[in-house]
Amino acid sequence: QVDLEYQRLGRMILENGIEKGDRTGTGTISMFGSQLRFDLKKEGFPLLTTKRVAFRLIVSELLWFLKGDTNLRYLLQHNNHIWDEWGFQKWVESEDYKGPDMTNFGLRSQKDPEFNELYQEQLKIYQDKVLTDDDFAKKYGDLGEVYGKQWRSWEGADGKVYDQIQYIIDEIKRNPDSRRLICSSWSISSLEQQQLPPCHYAFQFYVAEGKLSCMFSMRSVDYFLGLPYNISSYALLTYLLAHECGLDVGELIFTGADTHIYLNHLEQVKEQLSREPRQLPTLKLNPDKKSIFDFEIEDIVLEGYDPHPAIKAPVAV
Ligand code: DHF
Ligand code: TMP
Repeated sequence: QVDLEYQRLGRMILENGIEKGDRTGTGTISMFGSQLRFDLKKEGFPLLTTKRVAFRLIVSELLWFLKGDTNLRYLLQHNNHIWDEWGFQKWVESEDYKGPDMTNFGLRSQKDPEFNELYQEQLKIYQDKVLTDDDFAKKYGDLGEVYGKQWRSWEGADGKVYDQIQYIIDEIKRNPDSRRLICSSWSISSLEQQQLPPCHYAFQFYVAEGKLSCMFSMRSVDYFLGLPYNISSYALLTYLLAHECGLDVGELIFTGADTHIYLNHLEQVKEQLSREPRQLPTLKLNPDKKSIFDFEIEDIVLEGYDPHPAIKAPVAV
């Protein structure tokens, strides 16, 4: 069950992890190398029940990737704010930004309530402009060559543009035994064009006995905030591909490199570790939709989700 596996990993990080600094200045307890497995067919949909996770945010983020979109506007239109800070950062570091100094806004907004008010004001202005001003959105709402771009329009050394998701779908249908059902988002030549280099940077599918399995790899794993989303997002992607290709779902396997708990998430993690897992929800996909690219938010429904209450934590920027 996803919560038990997740709790096991949390205890392992707390027991074996080492204290390690990080880019954001927050500090972490970190462990190098981790793996989790879930049987999608036997266990139900892997969305944590030991804290409420907003499934609608996972859905709109995945559909955003699948559209090949990299602009925050789509997420904001769906009231999804999980990527705001990384677009905002591009704006306040630009020459066009004339507001109060926002250097290091992530850490400062957590520590200084007065600054936080200023920051919230500027963030609101930024969000409104991305939503309403086309030129602004194009320039400052775009996160650069992030997932959507790499998944759907990878630029090859030959100058051609490749759709990695379409390739996988075509290959699953034509050649399900393939060991090359891979999508990679890690492109060394793109790093400077990305507001955040991909954390989940590759995934691979596997077809056996009529079931579709997925393994995804992460270079850096925020155990408390990011990982619950990543697990459910790849589970959903597996369900969508299986749906289109006429397969059952198989296993989901997560592999992480730097797997960490931020020092300002410790209380939250301990609270969550003390909670009893509940029954997992089930996923219902609209049977009238065939292509995964035709799916809209309302075609994806979760039933029977009855989690413990949400637990808030600040995100490290
Ligand atoms: N940076 C860091 N430091 N950790 C991340 O997990 C992370 N994830 C990113 C981008 N950068 C990141 C994209 N995914 C949240 C969850 C996933 C996510 C970004 C943010 C998050 O803050 N979730 C909160 C609140 C969600 C809300 O209601 O807006 C949560 O409690 O799940
Ligand atoms: P880094 O680029 O310095 O590794 O910071 C990225 C942070 O974001 C790190 O804590 C991992 C986390 N993260 C996730 O856990 N899942 C995600 O999907 C994303 C985008 C980020």
